[in-house]
This record gives sequence, structure tokens and C-alpha cells, in this order.
Amino acid sequence: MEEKDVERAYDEKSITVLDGLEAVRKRPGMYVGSTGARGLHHLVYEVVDNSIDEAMAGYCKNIIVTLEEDGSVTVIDDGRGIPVGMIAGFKKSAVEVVLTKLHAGGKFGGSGYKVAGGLHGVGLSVVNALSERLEVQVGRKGEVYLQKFERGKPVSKLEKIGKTRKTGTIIRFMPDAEIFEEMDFKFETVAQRLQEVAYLNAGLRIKFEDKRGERETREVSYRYNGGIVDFVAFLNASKETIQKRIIFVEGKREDAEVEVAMQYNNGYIDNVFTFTNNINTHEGGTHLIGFKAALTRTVNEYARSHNIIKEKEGSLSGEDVREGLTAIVSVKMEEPQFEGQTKTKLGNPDIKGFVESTLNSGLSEFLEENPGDAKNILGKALAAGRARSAAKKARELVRRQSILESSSLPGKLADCSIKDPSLCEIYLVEGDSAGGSAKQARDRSFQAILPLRGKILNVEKAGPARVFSSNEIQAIITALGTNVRDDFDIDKARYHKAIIMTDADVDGAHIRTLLLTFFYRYMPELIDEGYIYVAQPPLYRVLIGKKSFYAYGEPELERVIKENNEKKKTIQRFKGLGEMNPDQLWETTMDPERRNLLQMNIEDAVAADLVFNTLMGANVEMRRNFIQEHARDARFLDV
Ligand code: 0RA
Repeated sequence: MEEKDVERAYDEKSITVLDGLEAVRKRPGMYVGSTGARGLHHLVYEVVDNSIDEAMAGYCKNIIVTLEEDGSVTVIDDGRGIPVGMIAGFKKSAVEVVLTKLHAGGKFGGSGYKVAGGLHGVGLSVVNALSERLEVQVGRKGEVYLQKFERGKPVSKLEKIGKTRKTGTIIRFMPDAEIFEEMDFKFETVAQRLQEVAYLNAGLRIKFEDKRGERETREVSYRYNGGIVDFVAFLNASKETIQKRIIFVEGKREDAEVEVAMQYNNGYIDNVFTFTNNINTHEGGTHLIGFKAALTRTVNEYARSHNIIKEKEGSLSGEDVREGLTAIVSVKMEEPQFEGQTKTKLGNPDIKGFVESTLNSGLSEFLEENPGDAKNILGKALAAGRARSAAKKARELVRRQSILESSSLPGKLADCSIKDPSLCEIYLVEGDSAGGSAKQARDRSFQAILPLRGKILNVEKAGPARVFSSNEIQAIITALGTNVRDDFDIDKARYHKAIIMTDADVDGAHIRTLLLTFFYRYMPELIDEGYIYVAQPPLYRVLIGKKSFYAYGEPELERVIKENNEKKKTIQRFKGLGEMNPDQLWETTMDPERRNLLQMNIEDAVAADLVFNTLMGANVEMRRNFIQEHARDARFLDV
């Protein structure tokens, strides 16, 4: 279709170009994911990703991102600047084409990477289409150029407005309030992404400033000369590591490069994060498969050649050699194919072998050259293997016992009467007293209640053996029916909704995070399938005359009060679920017609897990402060 456009008359062509952006405005969700907070933040990432592409090509060293006072965003880079010359066949400058033509985000046959690093390949034109106004300034060949747009349409020509000796691009955009329901950028969310890309592009300097507040500008700068090695050090900062040196391996070929950094800590979980062109490939893919294969093979080979595993003994499993491992696998390549439900799974088949052979040689070299580290790594993997077979025996014992007993369901579970799992839901409720209210409140035909006592075990700290012997966790596993990890079977799920219901306070947030972490580590498929939800109990009840109104936060409370300002009212603050009577609990939090459930996705879980691990680590004081600070933070509460 684009080929034909070029042959048509100029007017017609420009109409077609605008049609493309109209499509973006008509269905923004298709291009940026949503018109909520996620889509809004996507706009910033998209613009920044273009500057990152310029950095990957070797031309950009500094990026400055500013949240402006008026709600707009400015992204400045010192790359080569978007070309300003006319593009044959378009009768427009390259700047204008890049900003008005759908998917024209890539380079025009230039050097360096041809990939558009933009998430899911969405271009600057999408940001332009979804902005009330956008200004682009380019420094090139001694001149400064400026062009302005409104809702994707040029409202000025590309003009020379001054002289400069620098090169680079400045893009300032104001998201369109007609499109986005959410217009408020979150400092932490943007900062986290910028820090991530700074780690993934060693040496790149990214400054981020927020000028919106009444107080002085909030500002952070990221620059990591060690790149992903620094990333691994950061992820392991609050842990006890068992290696002196962080392993770093890289490989380059014509159309792709791979970098791997890894280090073991003395914990039980693995944190292997994979990226392709700076995009977090949450669903893994061929690079992850190559990484795992090389790791398992190399560690086993080393163990055999050094007689650590004897000839007749069995090999270490993949899970054994990943226990306690923190790793980053970063691939940069031309034309990545993204697959999977959320398009975050790398599909290019040849990348498996590339990553695998790179790591095979790099890792075996490391092990030979660092015998002290190698000894610790092998010791850890062997211990994991022993614990795994012990845990398996324990689990089999539990399973056999439960088969012998006539009812294997936990005693505390108040099950529902309907048997069709697709219609059933289970509430995991904090505390016996709230559990009691929920049992009275529920519709027993399809709602089951499982009260949980106190804080559940932190599975990040406890090994599988302890996890499986925890009563609360055993109750969850048997109630859900799916089993865990290798034995997980989604078809055995007894409910298609598992709803975490905790108090709207700091402890509740903590328990919610613990539960989510458990699901993430032991039943990630449940999150993938969208079976995990978080209930949202109200914080306030306002009684006006005989009518009750509920509010889920302070702004809503204020609104309710304002809307009814002439009448007499009583405000009740719920400190916990237990303070609501069953009727109130039903109408606010459990009635499918009126409740507001938050569905969890794997990114929420990863974010919770990361926050939980990196920031909260072992330090109790830090953890308290963090939870308190973030108790009102939507991203944290949403998990
Ligand atoms: C197309 C070609 C070239 C650079 C860029 C686009 C470019 C785009 C953006 C967007 C934000 N910052 C940017 N920096 C550069 C290559 C130009 C050349 O060969 O000189």
C-alpha cells in the first residue's frame, strides 16, 4: 500500500499519511497498549527509544528527559539529529515523514542498527498522533530547525530558527487529554525504565528531571560504565553473593551481539532477565533457551571433568544450576521477531545457538580461571540438587497421604457448591476474623473462602523444602488444585479466579506482595492465564441520610463529601476488613456487580518481586520505610 502511495499525486499522498495517524487516534490502544497510565508512559519510552537507537549506533552520549511544569515531556539527545533533507517521492523533509508517517521510525538505510528499538516497533508518528501538540527541534549542519504539530498534523513548515555547533534532537510533546484518561506521569515508573536502559547501554548518560512539583526540581542521573555487570551488582546489592567476580561474556557477529552478566547469591531463587534491543522479553524466547542450555551443560561438564560429579552419578538439572543466580542476557540485533501473548518473547531461532556457543566458551573459561568461584558455584548447585530430591520425596509423601485421606482439601477452606471451575472463585483472605466475615458475606454457590493466618512465608528467602512444609502454603496449593512448578497443571485449577483480599494498610500490602511472589515463583502460569486478582476494599464509608457511599482513597472521599456538601454526614474509616460487616463487605468488595478487581499480570509480579528483593532485602528498617512510603503508591498497591 505504501509503495502505491508514492506514485499518486501529492495531495492524495498527504491525505493517506494523515489517514494513518487518524487510525492511531481512533484506536490508540492498538498502538500504545491502552489509554490509561500504561499507554501514557509508553509515549515517553517511545521517544526515548529513538534516542537510544541513536546511542546504539554509536552517535549519542547524553539523553535528558524532563517532565515539564505544564504536563508536557521533553526528550533531548545529542545524536546526529533527525535528517532534515527532502525525501524523494514524499516532497517532505525526513523530519516531517518520521513524525507523520506510521512506522517510519527506522533509519533510512543509514549505518548502525537498522532496528527501531521502540517497544513493539511503534514510531514517533504515533506519539505525534496522540499529542495535543508536539514540537521537534533538530541541530544539524550548523543550523537549528523547528517544526510544530497538533494532533499529528503539521501546523508549521520545518524552519531554520538559528545557528548551532551541536547536533541532536529535541522533542517536546503534550499528551492529548482527548485520548488519555490518565495524564499524570509517575516519576518512579519513568525513572525505573530509564535506569534499566542506562544499565543496558554502558556509558550512556541519562538525566531525568521532574519540574512539575511545587518544590524544587526532582532529578536523577544514570550512567553505568560497567553496563549489565553493574545491573547484576545492583540486583544482588542486598544479597550475600558467593562469587568474587561477576561473570561477563560477550559475543558479536555481523547482525547481532549478545552480552551476559551473571553472579550467584546464597538465596534460593533465580532472577534471569532477558532483553532484546533494550526491550524486556518477559516471556523469554530463543536467547533464554540458549542461555539455559549453555549454563546447564557447562556447569555439568566442569563438574565431570573435575570429578566433582562421579561417573555413575546423575547430572545437575537446569533448576539446580540456576538456584540463587542473578543474570542479565542482553541481545541487540537486526529485525527481532517478537512473539507470545504480550509480544515479549524472542522468536528468531538462530539466536539460541549464538547465545549458547558464546556462553559455553565464555563460562567454561571463567570457571577454569576462577577455581574459588567455581568451587562455590558447584557447591551451591549440588546442594540445590540434594534439596530438590528431598523436597520431591516430601511432596510425594504429602500427595500419598492426601490420597489416603478421604478429603484432601484444607480444613479451613469454605468451598463453594458449584463444581465448574470456570464459574468459581476463591478469596484468599488475610486473618481468621476477616475470613469469618467473608464467609458470611459470600455467595456460597460460586465463592470459596480460604482464611490465611498472619504473614505467609517469604518464598524468596526459604528454600522449596520449607515452602512445601508451610501449612498456609500447603492449604493454598491444595485448595487451588493445580500443584506447582514442574507438576503444575492449569486444567486442574478448581477456580478460574483467585482473589487476594487483604487490609488496605501496610501489613495488607506486605501480605499481598508475599502471596504474589509465591504465585510468581511457584505458579507463574496462573498469573499468565489471568487467574490472579487483587480485591480492593474501600477505605471510607460516608453516611448521608440513610445512604452509604464508599471511597477507595482520599481524593474520592473529598469528591463524595463535596458532592453532598449541604447535608449532614458521618465518615467512617475502615482500618481493616474486619471492621466491615458482612453486608458492607459484600456490596463493596465481593459482589461481582459492584466490586472492582485488579487483574495481575506478569509484569506486575516481576515489578513487585524486584522491589521486594532489591530494595527490601534483609534490612528491616529499610523495608518498613519503603512499605510506608509506597503504601499509597498505585504501582506497589496494584501488585
Ligand atoms: C533517521 C536517520 C538518522 C538519524 C535519525 C533518524 C534520528 C532519529 C531520532 C529521533 C530522536 N533522536 C534521533 N536521532 C536520530 C541518521 C542520520 C545520519 O545519517 O546522519
